[in-house]
Amino acid sequence: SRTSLAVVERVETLLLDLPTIRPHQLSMATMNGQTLMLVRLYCSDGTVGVGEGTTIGGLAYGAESPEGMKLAVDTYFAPLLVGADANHVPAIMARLNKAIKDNRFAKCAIETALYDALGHRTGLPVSQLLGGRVRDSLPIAWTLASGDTAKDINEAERMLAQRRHNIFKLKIGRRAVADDVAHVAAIKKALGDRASVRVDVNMAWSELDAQHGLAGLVDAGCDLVEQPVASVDALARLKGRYPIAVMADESLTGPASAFALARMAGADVFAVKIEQSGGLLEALQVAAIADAAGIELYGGTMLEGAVGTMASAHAFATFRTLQWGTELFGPLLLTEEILAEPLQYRDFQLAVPTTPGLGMALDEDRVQHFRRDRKRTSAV
Ligand code: MUC
Ligand code: MG
Repeated sequence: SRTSLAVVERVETLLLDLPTIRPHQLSMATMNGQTLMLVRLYCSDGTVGVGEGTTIGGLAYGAESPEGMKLAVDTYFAPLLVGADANHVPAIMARLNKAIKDNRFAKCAIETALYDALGHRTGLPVSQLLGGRVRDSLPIAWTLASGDTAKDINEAERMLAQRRHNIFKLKIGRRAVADDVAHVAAIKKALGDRASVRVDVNMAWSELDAQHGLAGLVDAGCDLVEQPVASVDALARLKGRYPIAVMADESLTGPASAFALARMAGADVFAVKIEQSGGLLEALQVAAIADAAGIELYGGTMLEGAVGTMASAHAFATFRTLQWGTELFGPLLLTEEILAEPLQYRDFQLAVPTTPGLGMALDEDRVQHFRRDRKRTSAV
């Protein structure tokens, strides 16, 4: 049977504001909530695709914000999408990439929505459209970032008891290096061999800080350090110097940056993020570059909600290697469910749906309830 003809007829964007279960403290921002920019593409055959653009702490993580993404999609992406042949996703993305510079997170939201619609049209899950999955579930790390060592240990113990997570990423880089190292050591000591403990510095250290930090983290029993410094040259100098994996995150902004970092042997592990890569296909290219260079893989998150998390899951399900698992816990950090059926987290894994498209359905009442533009009160 042939895939039915379909053109994009309408582009809808909305901002959803959702609270987090507790303050989430990173070196560059403390989050009390998350804003999701959802985009829906309505196609002439009746299929609808949904995509998500999300970042961390407004403009604290990078150049795109949810509000900025909405503006970019409404003003510049939508006119290029309306009337386009929705079956030809790479062709649409090539057109967008030619007409619009950067805006990688917004492009990822659009590409996700196009693949979701294509999946509904063809009956295939997005992972199959991306070339085929090699796994049906993904290991899921949890981030401990309450800002308090004892609270973090309690939280980790609860996650272990529930068999939800046994990989923990600690957010450090706000305090003095020695204090951060002591925090990591205390958590690793409490958890022992029951969990893998890793840290994310979000570029907060100088190279000298990192030399002290990495030495201390090795002694603390920490397995991996994510983006300790901003500079790729410093990252490359740190790699291989201590018996701890050095992972790149912020330094990876798509295939070209991945190639440059691989060529200089700048990291042991790549944290692949679909938004940072500029979309799903680009994320697959980043993973292919890592594989070719003998660099190990980890599936990262921008703390997306359910839509971005599922898009990431479908992409990561196609990775031939995934030595460090993933951190697709974003929806679990939010107090509110926006899906008709929640995602399945169990036995330290997230199940990747086998149903068409992203394999999830939004709860429309919940979506409408959390829309920013529906929350006007008379006091405003
Ligand atoms: C980052 O920098 O990796 C991922 C997990 C988390 O808690 O924050 C993020 C962003
Ligand atoms: Mg990171």
